[in-house]
Amino acid sequence: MLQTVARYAMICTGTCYDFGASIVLRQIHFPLAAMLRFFVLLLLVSLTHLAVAATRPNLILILADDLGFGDVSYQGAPDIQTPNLDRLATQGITFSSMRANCTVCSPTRAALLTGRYADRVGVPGVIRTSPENSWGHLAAGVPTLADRLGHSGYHTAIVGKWHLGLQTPNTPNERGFDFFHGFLGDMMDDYYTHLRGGINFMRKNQQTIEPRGHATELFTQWSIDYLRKRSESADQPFFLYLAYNAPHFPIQPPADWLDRTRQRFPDLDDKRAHNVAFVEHLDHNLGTLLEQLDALGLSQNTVVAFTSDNGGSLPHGQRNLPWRDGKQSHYDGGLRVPFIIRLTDAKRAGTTCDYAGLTFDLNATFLELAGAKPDAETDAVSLMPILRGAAMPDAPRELYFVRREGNNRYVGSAYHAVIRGKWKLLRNDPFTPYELYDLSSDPQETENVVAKHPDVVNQLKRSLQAHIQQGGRVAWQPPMEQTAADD
Ligand SMILES: [Ca+2]
Repeated sequence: MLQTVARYAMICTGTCYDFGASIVLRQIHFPLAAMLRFFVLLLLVSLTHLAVAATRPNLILILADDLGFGDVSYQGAPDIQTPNLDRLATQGITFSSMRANCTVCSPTRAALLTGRYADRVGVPGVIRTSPENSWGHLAAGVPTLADRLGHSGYHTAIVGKWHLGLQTPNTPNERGFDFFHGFLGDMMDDYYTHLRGGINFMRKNQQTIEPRGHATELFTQWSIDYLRKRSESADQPFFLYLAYNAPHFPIQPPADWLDRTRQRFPDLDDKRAHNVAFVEHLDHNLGTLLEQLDALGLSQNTVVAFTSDNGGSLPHGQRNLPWRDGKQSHYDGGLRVPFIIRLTDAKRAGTTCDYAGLTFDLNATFLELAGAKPDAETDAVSLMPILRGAAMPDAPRELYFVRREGNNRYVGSAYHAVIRGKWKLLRNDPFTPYELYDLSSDPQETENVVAKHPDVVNQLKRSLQAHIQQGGRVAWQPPMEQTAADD
């Protein structure tokens, strides 16, 4: 049909006169011919848009906060049961070797939304409410995933945690999202008051709101509200970025969920019991959302990706087994995360892939799924070959990690890690010596072999220097005039 319409459009817009019918048009009085051309062109544009929209999937990206690799039952959690995530894994592709872009929140989110390493977009560390303890400022002019999808015709929404700026020009509506229903801040001090340092960062677009209820349940309901609305506009695909705050501390499950956990595990220590209940409550909410996606008839045309922004926090009773350490650490416990992509059909359902990529590969993947314009400067790699059932390119890929932080341990400096092939060079604060691990023989990172392989260390250090120089071109504090305006 499109070919037929295109043929008429070529005739009527005068771009081609090879068809016999054009002779008739030439004889029509000019205004009538012009009107005809306009309406047929309009029809062509509308039909093309409909056809493209029908073939482009809706995109949902669900990001948990601090969910550890070992705290989901499909990856072997001994106590937590996550039946809904487990089902999503059986319906989709489970990625077993993906890492977060950073071991803490904001940089991973900046990388995810821009497709570039976090220090190349001004966010090497966490953005916080107090300027003297804030270590990032999302660079102006870098298109986000929402910008790019929006430009290609998607409706775009974020529900939940933003954490990439507390004020203009870096609020979600200013960085590409048509709709925002969530909170701007870095975390909540309480899942029911939603306040951070006594400040309410909850917003619906630009409007401050005071919703009642547990944040996980609110974000689920707001996402369902959004899906319901979008289901009435089937001609336009949507992108929903649902960033849950859970299970980031404070570990605060609803009381009835904690009671049930205690009944199930009467001997479990209190900290762990809170975590079990908290993650299971999150999983239950995820299940509610996916049920609604089915009920609205959207599942067959919606790709769903799920991951976490960094590893679990060990002092808060979270687990990243079998990996070493946790959140804030460049050992794999801080970086390895649950990672699932469910496609619109069952071709790859239940498969597992050990490709070692980073969170922001979802950026490149979603752009390709949407047929949107890719970012020429991206550092991300599209996972589309895997989604098609093919192998990823053999091209060597280096993975780079950076985190800048305040307090006495870090003093505002950055620390880094790099993975190339089987080698991983890292340190966990800016002042201790680098360590080297052979991930192929020692995936748990137990034996530091830095003294045994000086050539490897030197190569990786040179590579890190190049990464650090590249990141150094972008400011990670607000410009002077903005800082002055804030005072
Ligand atoms: Ca986090």
